[in-house]
Amino acid sequence: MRIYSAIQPTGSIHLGNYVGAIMNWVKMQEEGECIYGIANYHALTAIKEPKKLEERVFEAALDLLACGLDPEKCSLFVQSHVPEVTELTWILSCCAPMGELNRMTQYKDKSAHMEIVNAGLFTYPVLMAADILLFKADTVPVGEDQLQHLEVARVFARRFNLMFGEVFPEPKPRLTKATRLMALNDPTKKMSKSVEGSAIMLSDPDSVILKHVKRAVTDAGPGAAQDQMSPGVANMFTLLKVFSAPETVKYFEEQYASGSLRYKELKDALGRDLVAALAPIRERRSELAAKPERIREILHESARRLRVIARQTIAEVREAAGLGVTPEF
Ligand code: AQP
Repeated sequence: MRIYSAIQPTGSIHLGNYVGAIMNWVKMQEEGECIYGIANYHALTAIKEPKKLEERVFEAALDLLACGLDPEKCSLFVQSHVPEVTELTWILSCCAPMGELNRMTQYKDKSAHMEIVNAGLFTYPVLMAADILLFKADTVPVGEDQLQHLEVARVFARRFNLMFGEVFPEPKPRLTKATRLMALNDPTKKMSKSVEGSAIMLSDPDSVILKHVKRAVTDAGPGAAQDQMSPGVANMFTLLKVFSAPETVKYFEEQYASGSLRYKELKDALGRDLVAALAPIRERRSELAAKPERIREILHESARRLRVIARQTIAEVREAAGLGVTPEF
């Protein structure tokens, strides 16, 4: 099994990324050949400050290694270190109907708030498909928000194979238990890096984590059904199931069922368990931050290995599509 996934270095990695995807990335290191990317070409759709983009790539590498990615067990690389992905993006985009890309909800949501929408944001799913297909990955651990993009990658693989002959496997998603974590301060919205104040970052100190939990919205809002758990409380239960002991979850489920759930007690337990889970990640992160050369070495070593696969796939794609081999000059 070849596993591929990536994260955009558009900001610090947050709890949603962790429970929705990265926990699976770590687990899957034991299951197959894992390739994990820091998607800086994708992030260029949002970040136009070179220094900031470089820093964010480094920060993402720190976060991911601190979460438990092991360079002995997986390849962790920077997307732009394997530039073959841009060639495949072009080739796939020539087989991608505009209408298909127009339907992408992430594009609609993000572009709605922009004055000028860059074409990169529109073709984001083609670059994502190229990432996955370049490495011929068959399994992709993602959060629910990326399922639509992954479906596009499957369609592209199928279409390319039909048009030009069998080259790509169709990648399948792998979801975690918490596939869509909502913002604690607004549980109607997804926890997101680029929405100010919506996320608990993995690098946040204990006091900030506790403040986020303490302020988590619990009421259902006007007009909500009284017989249903409010989105904010449901979101806290999602986290509780990931970070707390089964007895704790059972206790609060019983309290909720009997109508005697006290939000303060729930928040105290959740805050305590979150802090206990995230503190070791933060400590590993600061140890790693003291060794920037080692981090760069890990990223470069992975890219060297992966370019061999990338060049092989590109050669097959070129031949299949009638683009021929690159002449030696
Ligand atoms: N709130 C979330 N709940 C569960 N999973 C999530 N993921 C992101 N947010 C949540 C999953 O994390 C992986 C990496 O995501 P990404 O950074 O590449 O893209 P994203 O989905 O666009 O994440 P953000 O935080 O919302 O970033 P911005 O604000 O820059 O767009 C993916 O597998 C994703 O599903």
